[in-house]
Amino acid sequence: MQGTHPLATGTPRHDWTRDQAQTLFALPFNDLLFTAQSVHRQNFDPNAVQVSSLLSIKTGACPEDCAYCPQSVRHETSLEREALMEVQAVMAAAAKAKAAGASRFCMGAAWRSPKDRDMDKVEAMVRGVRELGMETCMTLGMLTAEQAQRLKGAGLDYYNHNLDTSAEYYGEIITTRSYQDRLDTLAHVRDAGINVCCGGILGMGEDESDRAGMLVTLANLPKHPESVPINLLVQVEGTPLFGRAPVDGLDFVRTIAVTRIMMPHSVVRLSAGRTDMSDEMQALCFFAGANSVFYGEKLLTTPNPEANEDMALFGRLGMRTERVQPPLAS
Ligand code: SAM
Ligand code: DTB
Ligand code: SF4
Repeated sequence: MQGTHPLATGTPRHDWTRDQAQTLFALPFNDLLFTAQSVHRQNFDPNAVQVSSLLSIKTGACPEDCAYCPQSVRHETSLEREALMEVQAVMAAAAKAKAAGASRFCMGAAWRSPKDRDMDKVEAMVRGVRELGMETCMTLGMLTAEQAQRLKGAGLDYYNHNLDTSAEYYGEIITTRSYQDRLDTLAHVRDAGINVCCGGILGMGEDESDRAGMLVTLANLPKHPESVPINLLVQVEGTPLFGRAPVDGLDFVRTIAVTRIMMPHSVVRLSAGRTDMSDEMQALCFFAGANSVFYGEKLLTTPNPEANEDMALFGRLGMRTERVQPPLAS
């Protein structure tokens, strides 16, 4: 493509090196954004955005020690814990999200991994939300191969399981499970035939090489995740990462652009942290290749922009909300 960087072929590759990713990060901003936008419009409608709503189906008291997370039992946050919700209440929340314009409903649980006794209930949630005509996504922690098969059997469309950062930096953020544990669950999800949603968080004190390393791991998976959420850390008082230096907005946009170039067929989600972003920064993220957001006033436990504010922003940008399918198996 004329004027674009030669590393940007616009088709999926699985042999990225960290040097190559860092070369992209180091491009002049306009060259990087032009390249990312060119790759984006080669593969997607540049004016379409996919919107997913989130619900926390089991909140707080999580045994894991993720330093960013308000739901860890090890951090003193003001969060009220809540037991696993009833199926009817989950369906009511999904119906409300659908009426507000969401096409996918993502259900998250503060678990290290689901207990087998919880599986019947979460499977019923998947069936119920699907009956409403919505796509389903769940994020429940680590899964065994068998649990992934059971979720597939219930009709689950996507499973979210983030790598969060590079393999090297991971141990600074989480000690109660390993990077390999995460990769194993991703393989079980992939083998079960469920679409993979996997990305990370910026603003945890990682450097550019960690951001590049995480994207290389994602892009070199046997198949690119269909959905790649890029979160900006939501700083919650009481978590160890509260008070970290904020991410430079332009560095965040760069990361979206590099993600778009390295995983050209994936839907890239501008995820948590949008309440701290200006409309102009979000517009730059869409230009850099983001084509999905979390929609509705709450993420799992923290605030998200109001639905009407998002609709107003999409209107100003001439963007339509619709189901955005990955263009090809990649
Ligand atoms: N407990 C499950 C797990 O961790 O796999 C699922 C729920 S967990 C809350 C889902 C994801 O939310 C995490 O992997 C992390 O990427 C993201 N997350 C949690 N707290 C966050 C925060 N404060 N800011 C940004 N992203 C966050
Ligand atoms: C993802 O990458 N981000 C979402 C979703 N997947 C599950 C979660 C963001 C959580 C932000 C903090 C909170 O609201 O608790
Ligand atoms: Fe638990 Fe998930 Fe939060 Fe980690 S990110 S503490 S596993 S809810």
